[in-house]
Amino acid sequence: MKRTLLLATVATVVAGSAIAQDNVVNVYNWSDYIAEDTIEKFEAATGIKVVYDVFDSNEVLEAKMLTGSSGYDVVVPTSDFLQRQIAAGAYQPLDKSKLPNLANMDADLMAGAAVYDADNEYATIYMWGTTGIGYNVGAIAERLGEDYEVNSWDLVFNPEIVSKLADCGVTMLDAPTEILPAAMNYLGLDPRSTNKADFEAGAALLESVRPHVRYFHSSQYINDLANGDVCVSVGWSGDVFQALYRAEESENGVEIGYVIPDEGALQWFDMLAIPVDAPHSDNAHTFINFIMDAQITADITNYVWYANGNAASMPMVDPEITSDPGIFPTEAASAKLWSSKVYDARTDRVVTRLWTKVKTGQ
Ligand code: SPD
Repeated sequence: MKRTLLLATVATVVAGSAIAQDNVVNVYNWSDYIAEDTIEKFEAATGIKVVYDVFDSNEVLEAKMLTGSSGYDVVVPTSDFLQRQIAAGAYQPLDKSKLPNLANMDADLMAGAAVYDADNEYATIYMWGTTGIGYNVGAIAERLGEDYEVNSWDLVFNPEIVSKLADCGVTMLDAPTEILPAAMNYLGLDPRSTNKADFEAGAALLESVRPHVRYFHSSQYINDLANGDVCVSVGWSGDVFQALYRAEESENGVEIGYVIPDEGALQWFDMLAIPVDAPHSDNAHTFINFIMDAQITADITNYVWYANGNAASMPMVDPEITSDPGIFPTEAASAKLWSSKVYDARTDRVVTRLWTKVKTGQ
């Protein structure tokens, strides 16, 4: 009798600890993309432990999603990459009965995201933004004159102009599906074109300015801009604002600006999705639902300076953010934004080959 009880107790303890060990959610998000207390709040509210890992490139995330068995429960692909990965069977449909906070989402923005994921079946919007130009106000004035207005892709694509900035550091995202279309757009070509000749023209332009580019990297520029170590970065809206904020905080005298150039820029959505083989799908839904809480999303936007797709969060978002045209573009600027094109395998190979050539000169 005693022995049976003891065994039962041991069995309960073992089962309990297995549950406790398994009560986790493995999240793979972009770097510098969450408020400092979001994870802590989620763990306190749900008792679920978050294992949090970061990346700074859609290509890196895509390789993991297409290989499978990543172990991640929640990932954050950009909408065009999401569409391709959905087609490859990489994600599971969301169980919307577990996501009551979907009601908080902005219907128009979700409709925009549905272009890549019909009926928002597999994903919901995390944050959105633009790919524009971050710059050091003082360094540009020193080299191009006090009256030079930063409002054009000339700053990075016109060899005569960018050559004058090489000494203070020009950087570009290591994001071929964003930089090549921006170069094509500058040349007057359709940034959504999948015509090989258009990519080649964009790549030729990039090769002509390549000697003046210090590096291609998608996260290092935040600190480098903030510290004054580089002076121009083709970068993501919120990241540049984070650099601006870090510089202000450190009172180092560096003044940062962000511009959506007059010729237009890419607008993108980053999406919360659950891999098809996520080990903790229930916890993934709990995490996504928590993120869609209005206050939690507002806190994230207030910390990372990215626009979000959560209509209910807007009253809690800092007016300094909602009123900034670099974060919430004006109607005139919005009219010139383009959205990502989803590339097929052939186009992808063209882009990858040209990008390698641009970066390495081979
Ligand atoms: N530091 C967070 C950056 C998020 C950028 N998302 C990438 C969008 C690509 N189109």
